[in-house]
Amino acid sequence: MRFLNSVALAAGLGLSTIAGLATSAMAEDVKIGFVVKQPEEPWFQDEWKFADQAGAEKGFKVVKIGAADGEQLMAAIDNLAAQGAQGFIVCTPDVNLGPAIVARAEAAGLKLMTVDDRLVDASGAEIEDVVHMGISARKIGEAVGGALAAEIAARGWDMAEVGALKISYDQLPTAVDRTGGAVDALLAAGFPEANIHDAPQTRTDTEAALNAATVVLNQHPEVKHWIAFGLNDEAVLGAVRAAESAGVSAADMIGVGIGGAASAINEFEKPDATGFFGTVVISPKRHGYETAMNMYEWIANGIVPEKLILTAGALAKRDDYQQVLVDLGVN
Ligand code: FCA
Repeated sequence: MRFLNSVALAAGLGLSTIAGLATSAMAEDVKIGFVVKQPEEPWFQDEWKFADQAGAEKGFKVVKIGAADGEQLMAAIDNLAAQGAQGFIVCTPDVNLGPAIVARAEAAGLKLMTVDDRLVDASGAEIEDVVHMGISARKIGEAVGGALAAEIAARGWDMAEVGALKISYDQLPTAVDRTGGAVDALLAAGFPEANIHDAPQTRTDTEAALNAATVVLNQHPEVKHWIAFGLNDEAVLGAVRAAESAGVSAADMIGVGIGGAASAINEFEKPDATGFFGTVVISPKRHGYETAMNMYEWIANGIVPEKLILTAGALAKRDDYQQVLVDLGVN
């Protein structure tokens, strides 16, 4: 009996070892592209880090490529196909490239998923066929607006004396939803619409936001206190830096961003509080690790991912951001 058991045990082990080898050999053959529009932005670096983590866990390869414009993006797709990738995840530099990206991926025989920024077609409608993971932009924007209104009240400011810097990037639908949500929440809290100043940025980085905010600040020297919001932390940091240059003190500035990556954390770690009051932290782990895992399962096991996943965020400030990051599984 004992002999039989050990034979059975040995046979069982043998089988599972072979099965294990078969799985990892297959995983090694899987190559996934992860293409992002702004590789220098900490959010995208974090997405890459978590995608790599998924690759290391399962044994597949993640090819990370930055593509700042359409030409670079098309070259990236061709490059991925040439090196034998089976699929890619992309945050496109321009959502209007939607039909071109879909066509190129199809021609190259690559599975396609988008992250953060959803593709649109020629009429501007979202391409719902492409698997996408984005943030719940409007809700997160509302959380930003709510946090701004709460802090205005906490500082005892008269709303009539507060100007809002709305750093906008209206060519990107998720940006419109985010800033739109913030405006709705501010108006609902009684913030005067006339005090909301649009500051359109030409790119989604800090420098472009700084330039946009500077124009508005110069136009309104009469404003006593300022608040700022935009599509990400970079937008709000640009507004905060512009306000500092214009002589607005941290006590007279409330900026609330969206993101929670290194740009926001650096700000919270400064010894003295700046005008960057808070951020709604979103999860690069879900957007990097989960998208990569989903793409892997699709390629290796034929499991088609959910068409649309929208992730949530959580407000973080100087005094609680570490806990918020832990709760979101980011740290
Ligand atoms: C967009 C923004 C990024 C990040 C991401 C989730 O792509 O440009 O900064 O907020 O959505």
